[in-house]
Amino acid sequence: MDLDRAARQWRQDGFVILPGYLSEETLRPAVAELDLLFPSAQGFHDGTDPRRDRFLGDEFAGIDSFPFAATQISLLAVHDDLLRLATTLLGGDDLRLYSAEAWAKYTGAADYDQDLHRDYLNHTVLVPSTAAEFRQLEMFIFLVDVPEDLGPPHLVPKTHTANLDAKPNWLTRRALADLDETGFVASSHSHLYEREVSAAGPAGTVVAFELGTFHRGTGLTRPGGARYSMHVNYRRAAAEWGNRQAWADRSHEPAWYRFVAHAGPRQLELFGFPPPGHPYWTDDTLAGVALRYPGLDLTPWREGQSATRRAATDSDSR
Ligand SMILES: O=C(O)CCC(=O)C(=O)O
Repeated sequence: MDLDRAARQWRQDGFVILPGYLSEETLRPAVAELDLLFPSAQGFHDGTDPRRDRFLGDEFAGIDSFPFAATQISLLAVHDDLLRLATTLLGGDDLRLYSAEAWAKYTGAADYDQDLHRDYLNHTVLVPSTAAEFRQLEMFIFLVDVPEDLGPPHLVPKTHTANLDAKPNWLTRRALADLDETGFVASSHSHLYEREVSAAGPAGTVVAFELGTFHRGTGLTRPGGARYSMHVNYRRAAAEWGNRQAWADRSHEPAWYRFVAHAGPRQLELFGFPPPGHPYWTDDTLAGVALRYPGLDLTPWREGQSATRRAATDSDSR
């Protein structure tokens, strides 16, 4: 699917499913490092991987967050193909990555079957906006094939949910044992489960959806099965209220230093690094950043500073 068509679909439905959007070649380095994060399906199910207990009983226990122990998985979260898609869907290239997670699920480890919901309660301090500049983009990326029995996400097209209020946010299928007095959970709109679209697809599939789109995780039923995916979130720079993680808080982790050594200006700008030519870059800050990140090639930022200086000298001498 071409990206303009994808953008039309995402505006219409609140999501677009791009089967196999990331090529096998693009995925390969990240998939090759999955074992640095998670047990294989076999290692989990035959009990030979000592890390397996972590995944039991809690559907979210299989989530690792950026920066990942596997540098290639960190690099996949900011791959050019994802940035191209995010730029098209969000209508601008002043992007920020506001969260990135890798997630392993194993059949039988936990109950992954969720109620329909939106994610905004831990992605913004406000509510989702559909204004082009303020949209928040969520992307599920399948690192392996995810057929129906390996728990693909299901999503409901916006045409069926456009009139729903900010509350309730979780729409349960079954009557609630206790009334939720906060109003965030309700057993209403159960007909929406019949409107779901499954995102089942091959490795490399990207499911791009807006923060206001109702969706849910589904259960894994395949015996001995495992699902590996990533969940990355982008927004435009101006939508500062959309956040999940403060990157500076993680920027003294070895995994962050390893990532930075492989990244360039475009990737680092996603985390708030000022671009080359920005007034932040002075002799002092360049020298300090060189000391902090000996693995980072600062040439683009040094060249940016020189270009800014030349432009200033030219305009003074006119
Ligand atoms: O992992 C999935 O397929 C969906 C999970 C989800 O929607 C969530 O946890 O909010």
